[in-house]
Amino acid sequence: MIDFRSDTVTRPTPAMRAAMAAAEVGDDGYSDDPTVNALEAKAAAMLGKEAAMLVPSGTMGNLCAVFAQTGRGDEVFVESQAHIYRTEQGGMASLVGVPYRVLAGQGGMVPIDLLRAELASSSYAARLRTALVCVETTHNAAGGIVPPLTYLASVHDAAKRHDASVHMDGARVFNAAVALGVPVSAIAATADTVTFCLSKGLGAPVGSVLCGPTAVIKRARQARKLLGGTLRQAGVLAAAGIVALDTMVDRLADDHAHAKRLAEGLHALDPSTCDPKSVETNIVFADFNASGIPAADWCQRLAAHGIICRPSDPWRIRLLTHADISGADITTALAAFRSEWSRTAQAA
Ligand code: TLP
Repeated sequence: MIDFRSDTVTRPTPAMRAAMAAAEVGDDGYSDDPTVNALEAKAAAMLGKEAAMLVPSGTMGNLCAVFAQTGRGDEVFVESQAHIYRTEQGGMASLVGVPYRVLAGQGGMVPIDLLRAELASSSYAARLRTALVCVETTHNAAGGIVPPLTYLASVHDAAKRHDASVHMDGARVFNAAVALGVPVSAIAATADTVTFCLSKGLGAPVGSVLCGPTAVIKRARQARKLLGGTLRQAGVLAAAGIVALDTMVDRLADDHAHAKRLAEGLHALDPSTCDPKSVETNIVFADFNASGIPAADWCQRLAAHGIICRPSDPWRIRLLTHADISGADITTALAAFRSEWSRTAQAA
């Protein structure tokens, strides 16, 4: 089966499994696990931050970042399509107790003038204090786009002028770094804290890392405890994370090339299906309106060709490329799309 549902579906590589089996471990609740400590030190160094904390998921990393940098009476700015706002169960409102201020984005980015105006309006005494501004790169719902460094730097500058911190949901920040051709630290430098996922394009079975200043990560550790996220002999997982950082970053360029080829093939079926220019990393949104067949039916038809995917809305399918999808798989998938498209055309 060729599984396009997400890059979370990747299986650990043989090198990861070997490292997991051999991992030296201890009780991470006492900061005693040498492999967790090594992963955290490596992640912090790569992102250019003072400290890092392993968490089970991106959602927990984001939530711990909010816990650590906000409090009651504060508010958090989020972009209207952000994962942290739409798809993380409203944790910052229900668990941290801070409301969101949702700002309309364009292509996953809040226009900088709007952001500046909203930050300025927060300085009136009657308003909540804006403690945190969230950004996302790559931006999932906007199709894996990569916000330019200049944009991220402007957001950081605007936030700092109003004494607010910036949290980056960098679940796929390594995809962003590869796409921009810059070290990941250059992107991370535009935020106070960054969550990135080991379990997505980097192929590790479990885990995300929250990176930031030592004092913030210390508070984040308390939040992780509160959330029940203390991991004991987590070196077994961290070992795979270290292999992910050592071996799986540069190859993300292959996933991006595969996504581009997939998008071009879909565009060739009908230009309204997909604009290859909009595909910057490993996420492709395909719109099947022109076929007259809803996305759910497309998914069923594709399953008969050994392709697993799921609708993102009634007419669109989100397709992600990753380490377990080869160039040959893209060829197979495009043949399946073509065959189903011509079947549709014949029926019409
Ligand atoms: N994204 C997943 C899930 O929504 C299913 C996916 O398949 O894309 N930030 C971003 C930008 C994400 O895309 C995700 C997960 C998360 C945070 C949360 O990470 P996890 O799933 O580890 O909690």
